[in-house]
Amino acid sequence: MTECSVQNPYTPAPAPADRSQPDPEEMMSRDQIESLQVERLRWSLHHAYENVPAYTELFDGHGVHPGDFRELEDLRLFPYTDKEFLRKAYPFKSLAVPMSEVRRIHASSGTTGQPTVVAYTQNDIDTWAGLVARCFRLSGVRPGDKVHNAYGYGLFTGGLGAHYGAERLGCAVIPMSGGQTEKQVQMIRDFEPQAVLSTPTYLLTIADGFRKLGLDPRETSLRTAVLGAEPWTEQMRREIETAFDVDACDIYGLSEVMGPGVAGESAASKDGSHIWEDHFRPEVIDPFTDEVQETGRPGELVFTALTKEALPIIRYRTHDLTRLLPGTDRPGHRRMGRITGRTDDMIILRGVNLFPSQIEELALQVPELSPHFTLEITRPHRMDQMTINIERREQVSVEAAEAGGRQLLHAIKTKIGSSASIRIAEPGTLARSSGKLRRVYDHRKDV
Ligand code: DLL
Repeated sequence: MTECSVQNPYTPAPAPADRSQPDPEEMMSRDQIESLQVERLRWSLHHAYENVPAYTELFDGHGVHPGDFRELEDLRLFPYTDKEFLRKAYPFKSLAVPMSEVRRIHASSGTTGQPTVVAYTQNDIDTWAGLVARCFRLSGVRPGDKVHNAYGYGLFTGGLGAHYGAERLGCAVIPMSGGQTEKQVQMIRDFEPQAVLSTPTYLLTIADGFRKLGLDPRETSLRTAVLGAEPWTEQMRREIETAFDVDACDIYGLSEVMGPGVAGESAASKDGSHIWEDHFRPEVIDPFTDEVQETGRPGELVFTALTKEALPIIRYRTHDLTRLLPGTDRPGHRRMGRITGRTDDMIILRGVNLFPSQIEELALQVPELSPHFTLEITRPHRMDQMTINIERREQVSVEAAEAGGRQLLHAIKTKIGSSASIRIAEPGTLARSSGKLRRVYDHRKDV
């Protein structure tokens, strides 16, 4: 490892003999977690400052030094970072270790411009696998289960991140990746996995794949679905649980902070993902004033990684909007509410702010309408206009779907305060994604 004036207090433990039991850190009390955080933050701040010139410059410019950190409150003295900070360091200038210590490189997709590079040492990979295993175990996956992994393999962290986590838990992984829906159906039928890992919208596409072949997705061997990488709602959870007759749990993460497994949800309580606070210190801030919010108040999620070696992450602004809640099944670790949207996903329609997840929530309350929809925003005659393209459900008539559409528009008007128009599409005609689904097409910038 690179020299650092403070000794790293952490090294990942090997997989325990009994993988069905929680890690000791998972069961720590809040006080234990917080004292661990102080100790680990001290190292992490020094590590970033001493080994990454961009952090040295950033902290110096802010007039703050890692030595100023004594207690958790002091984290507020340190500056925020964001995607732009990492982009400027493209490709490898944000690494705190020599390339000879790096064992894996991923890159986050990034819809515009340069991708963001993320890298891992062997310890980072081991930690990551351990945390993903924790999430899966909490969500009801068991050692010995067969796990069908439909997250994309490649530069995206989803496929390999989930893969190593499932192996670490002691599962047999089927590395299916995203796409080839018919093949997904065949593999689930033939290999009889107990768990499936996928984005929520792609799992719905797989459900449609079953129905197309005249098969009932409720009759598979699947028992558990661990879903993430894109926002989804409680209504979507019910839709998926009913479609496959499974327990569906959330898994959250982002490449810059690690990948999948920063937080995971308990199948017993299904009340939001627990953030693994022995490795990540979360904060929620007001995205406009940058003020740190009290636990329970909504805002933008910010993470500081406590143990990462290759790519230190200090007060990284995720753009994800949520709130922190006290831990339940793992009381020492706080939970996050559902991600309601991203600051950069927010649609401002004639002055009203709205997120695609709000439309999803309302649409899924109308039985005639399917969860497959896109939002198209235009500006004819300088007036913002939103059109919802949404598929009717298979067994529903066009007239009934149109009546359902009117009901949805009314709900949007009364609950969100926006007027929109609707176009009912035929089942199976809107674009599907084998990974993260794009819901919003904003053409206002085209004119
Ligand atoms: O999506 C990592 C991941 C893979 C998480 C598989 C879960 C499962 P990125 O491609 O860097 O990494 O995208 C990160 O995706 O900032 C959120 O906006 C969104 N996201 C991830 N998980 C969830 C979730 C992976 N459970 C970005 N709910 C994040 C809502 C999520 N949004």
